[in-house]
Amino acid sequence: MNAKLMHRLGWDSEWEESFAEFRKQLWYPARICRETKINYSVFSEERGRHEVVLSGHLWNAAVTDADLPTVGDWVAVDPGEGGELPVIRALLPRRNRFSRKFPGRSCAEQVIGANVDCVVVVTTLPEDINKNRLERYLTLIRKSGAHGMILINKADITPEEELHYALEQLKPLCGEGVELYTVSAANPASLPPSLLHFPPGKTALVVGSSGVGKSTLVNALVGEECRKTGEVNEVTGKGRHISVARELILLPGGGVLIDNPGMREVQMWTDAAALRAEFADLSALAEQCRFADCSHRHDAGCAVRGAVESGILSWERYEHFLNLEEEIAELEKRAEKRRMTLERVTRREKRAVLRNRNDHEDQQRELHPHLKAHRHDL
Ligand SMILES: Nc1nc2c(ncn2[C@@H]2O[C@H](COP(=O)(O)OP(=O)(O)OP(=O)(O)O)[C@@H](O)[C@H]2O)c(=O)[nH]1
Ligand SMILES: [Mg+2]
Ligand SMILES: [Zn+2]
Repeated sequence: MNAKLMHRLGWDSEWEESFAEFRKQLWYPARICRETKINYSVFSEERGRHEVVLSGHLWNAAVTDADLPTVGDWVAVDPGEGGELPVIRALLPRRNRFSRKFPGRSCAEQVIGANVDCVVVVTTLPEDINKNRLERYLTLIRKSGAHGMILINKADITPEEELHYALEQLKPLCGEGVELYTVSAANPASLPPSLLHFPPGKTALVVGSSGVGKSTLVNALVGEECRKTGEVNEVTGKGRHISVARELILLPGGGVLIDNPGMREVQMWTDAAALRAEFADLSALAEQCRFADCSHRHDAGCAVRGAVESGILSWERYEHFLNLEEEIAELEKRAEKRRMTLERVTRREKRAVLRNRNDHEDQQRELHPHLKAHRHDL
């Protein structure tokens, strides 16, 4: 492995500058290419692709899941000693990230990819595509600051008229900044040149529902079967998820792609403070309710209800406001759950250390019977 690999991965003088203090510690830079529940795989200059673990300190310091390293992140790795796995000691500040709301009821942020130059949304006609969903993708892309590209895939099995109609409908949504194409992922000749010649040092993140052809696209660009692809279940229409883990893949011409397992939901994420800020005007309005403990439902003299009835406030926003406290509680519960998991892990580790120490002392006593018994409580 060599410096060329680092260049392909996007390492540049700016990253090197932000790494200066870590160089002094003899740590090396690496880019995360895969994460499982416990381990990470990374690419680095000297070691190529290899496994690393996260330091307890980083795990502890993360306030939310979004603060933990994820695929696409650059990290500082401590080579460690002997046979032990190298340890991630620091996360370099992200240039940007593409996130969505965690699936389910929580509002928390899930980072799908870090340091991403281009987000490629793969979709199919007629069932997968829907204006609302595409708008949400476009909002998330804008929020990330990455370049956007929409691919309507499986053109080979989609009637021409449908493709035309979809293009007409979607072009205005995409505007100037976002590229829009109809393609057949399995046939590289149909792919846009900007993807076929994706430049070294740049990162593209491939997202979309399960079964739309993300991995097929990745394989076509890589030129070999590096990602497993699969059939959508015709009976349930749901399709099994073929790709199970997010993965960063090197393209032969340079550049990297991040393939994702299919996503069912694409929603905006937020945090408690942002949620409160978003509804600050309604909170102010609520202060004008007749009763201090107004539930804003059927109470007499409710200013919030009044705003709904006079058409100033939409029903949608009103209902959201009613559920706001519940949503915030949900967010805080998630943070609490993280903290508890953390404590459990720490306690387990401490117990393991004590057990080892007791075992060790038992052994010592067998060897040297005159030593006093002295057990550490587990
Ligand atoms: N006819 C046709 N079939 C395609 C095309 N692209 C993908 N497929 C098929 O669609 C199925 C699903 O493709 P995948 O690439 O596994 O889909 P995915 O988006 O990676 O799915 P997940 O990993 O579950 O998220 C496979 O059977 C592919 O062969 C295409 O352009 N035309
Ligand atoms: Mg896949
Ligand atoms: Zn009220």
